Amino acid sequence: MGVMRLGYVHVRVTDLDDARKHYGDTLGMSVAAETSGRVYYKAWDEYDHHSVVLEGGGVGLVKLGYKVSRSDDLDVFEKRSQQFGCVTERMSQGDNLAVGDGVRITLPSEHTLELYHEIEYVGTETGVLNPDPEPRHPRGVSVPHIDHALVTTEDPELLERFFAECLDFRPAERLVTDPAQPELLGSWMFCGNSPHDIAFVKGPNGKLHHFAYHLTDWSTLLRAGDLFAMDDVPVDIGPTRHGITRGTTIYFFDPAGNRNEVFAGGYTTYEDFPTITWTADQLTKGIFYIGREMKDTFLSTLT
Ligand code: M3P
Ligand code: FE
Repeated sequence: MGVMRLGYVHVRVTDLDDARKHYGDTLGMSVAAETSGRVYYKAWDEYDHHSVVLEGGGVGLVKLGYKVSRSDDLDVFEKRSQQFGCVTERMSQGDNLAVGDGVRITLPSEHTLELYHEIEYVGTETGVLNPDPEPRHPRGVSVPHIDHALVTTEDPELLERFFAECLDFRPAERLVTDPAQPELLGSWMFCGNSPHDIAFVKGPNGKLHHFAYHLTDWSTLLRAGDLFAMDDVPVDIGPTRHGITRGTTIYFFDPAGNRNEVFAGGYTTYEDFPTITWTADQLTKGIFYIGREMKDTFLSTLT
């Protein structure tokens, strides 16, 4: 049983046509469906119906969807979340296009998180029988799949406890003020085998810092950077490497101002993976290992 992965990110964008150029042409996602005011995107190596939902009007995070491995998990996670003190509601098939029944939870950080098991399976262009390693006609960066989201919360300790106690996530890395009197400033938590499926740092409730796409390696990351330059995508930071998670990274913005990341590398986690601790005095190395410098706007620009 358990939460398997981040399945979808639903964000608002000020202009859907501008957003199409970014998510479609530059990042290379495909349109899975369109309804009035919403575009559903899928990346090439994702089998499920969609992973990014864009909603016209405004900016920022609407909700995150995490896929669980069995339908029964929904009851367990619903009960645990209620006992933790969260408001939950049931969502039914069709509330989200192509997604089945599920549980909607208002997190202690005021973000909306949806758990679901069923979603329409559409497969990939490369398929599962003698597949080619990549699509024959990739577009733009050709991101294979989404990877993680990072949000802000007034109370990282509480949110970490929620993810650990209610959803069985574990912290791969924690950022604390100082180990003698540790106040938690951030946590990178996993439910699968990557360093993080969700992460959060101290900040206002309900905000999105970024959501990330996986890339294979440093050279595909560099190529993504080239494409951002070609397409005049505003780059926030990178290419560089995180100390935390060891991933290589570029942060950039969609036309509405939502921050995205391309993330390559990072280690593999497993059940008894020990939690790594970073102290606030090493924060800049933890976040940007090579440059060891923090741009003020990196932590303050949120949507
Ligand atoms: C990552 C990551 C912040 C740290 C971000 C780290 C916002 O995005 O993927 O490890 O402080
Ligand atoms: Fe990230």
